[in-house]
Amino acid sequence: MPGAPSRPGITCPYCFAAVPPQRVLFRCRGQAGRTRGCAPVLDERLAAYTGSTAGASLPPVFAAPGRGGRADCPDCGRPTGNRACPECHNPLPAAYCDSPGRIVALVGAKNAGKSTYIAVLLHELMNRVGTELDASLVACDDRTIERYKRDFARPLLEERRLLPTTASAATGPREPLVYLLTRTRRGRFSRARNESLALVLFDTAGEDLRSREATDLHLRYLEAADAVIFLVDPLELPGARTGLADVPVPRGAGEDPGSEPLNVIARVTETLRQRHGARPGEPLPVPVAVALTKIDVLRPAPLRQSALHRTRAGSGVLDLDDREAVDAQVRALLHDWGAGQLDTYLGQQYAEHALFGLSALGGVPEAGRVGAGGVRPHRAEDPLLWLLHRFGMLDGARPGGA
Ligand SMILES: Nc1nc2c(ncn2[C@@H]2O[C@H](COP(=O)(O)OP(=O)(O)OP(=O)(O)O)[C@@H](O)[C@H]2O)c(=O)[nH]1
Ligand SMILES: [Mg+2]
Ligand SMILES: [Zn+2]
Ligand SMILES: [Zn+2]
Repeated sequence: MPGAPSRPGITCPYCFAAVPPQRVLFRCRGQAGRTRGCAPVLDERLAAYTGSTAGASLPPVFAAPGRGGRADCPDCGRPTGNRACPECHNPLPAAYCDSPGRIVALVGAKNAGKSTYIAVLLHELMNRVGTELDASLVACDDRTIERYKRDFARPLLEERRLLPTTASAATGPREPLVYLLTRTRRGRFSRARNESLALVLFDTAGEDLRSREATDLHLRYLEAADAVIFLVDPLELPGARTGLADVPVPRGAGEDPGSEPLNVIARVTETLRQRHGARPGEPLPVPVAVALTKIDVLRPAPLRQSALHRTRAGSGVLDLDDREAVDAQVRALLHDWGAGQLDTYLGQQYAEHALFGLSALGGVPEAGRVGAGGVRPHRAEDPLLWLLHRFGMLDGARPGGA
């Protein structure tokens, strides 16, 4: 499989422990209707992970060799196919245990647009893009469902309020949103088969990436990543700001060199180099997508006819011509803005990086609220489509021929 570094066993998408397949636990299915089964008990490991006993009373977990992904509960005898991580006791979906899980990490400096992007990307995958790709996006646990609604979808998409600054992980426990994206592919000569990707989105606070002493879970998240999406606010690039007369300078822009896009990317890169044991000068095998966010603020006139401002055709394949055109345009923009260093650095550090431009909101917000037209994402899914292509889950095509 191209791109994804091989790793023995499964990486838990919650605690990022490397788990040998034979150590994955089973969880009893418990009582259902008239069927007898084990009663729920407080799962202390799970409660320790979530930082709360709410939702942690569940039928017990047990170790068993299992056959075909199932085992009989030693206490009540009921067969179960529910799997759990031996370290944190979070659920490991069967599809995730069966196919090598690929973890996509999302990072960016403070105010880069991470939270807004997460809200919009997930919504797109659950709706328009999911339909286009014949893909389902399913939350792996109830807490993910609950938090997505409460912290992302309701405020931003329903009430159209901008999301608050994400609090530092130092102020409270934080856990990732864990989804399984499953695509059905129908080969011309083979039977339909499903392929899955674990989309693990950790809404990091920008300030946590500022210092080198990130929290433990945070570091393990980066280390476990099979692919990285870097979000870069173009307004943080001084060259892009000049010439944008009517755009307000973002809060805190330029005050803190530690949060400059190149510095954030360099810190994350160092972490990845350590985990891969990369020798100096050796490029990292992790594919990275670097996306300029908020491209709606760029002066539209000169860009109007450009690749970036076109709408993607949306035909269930990766349009390679379009991909190359956008990549070239973003590269040219970076160089125009005197931020070519960013591109050069990525080229030196990674075997493969791709450049994107997107807008989660589709327009400039006003007074803490989404603009009048509502949330109208533009090319928000592009980085993910490219990664799916890199992982062999999405075909590439050149609709123009050649
Ligand atoms: N014009 C425009 N502004 C955006 C867009 N997305 C985000 N913003 C602006 O950027 C601000 C920060 O976005 P967030 O998503 O909160 O950024 P973040 O990276 O999560 O920030 P921290 O949590 O502080 O690290 C928002 O309040 C918006 O004002 C976009 O697509 N277009
Ligand atoms: Mg945030
Ligand atoms: Zn039982
Ligand atoms: Zn775990």
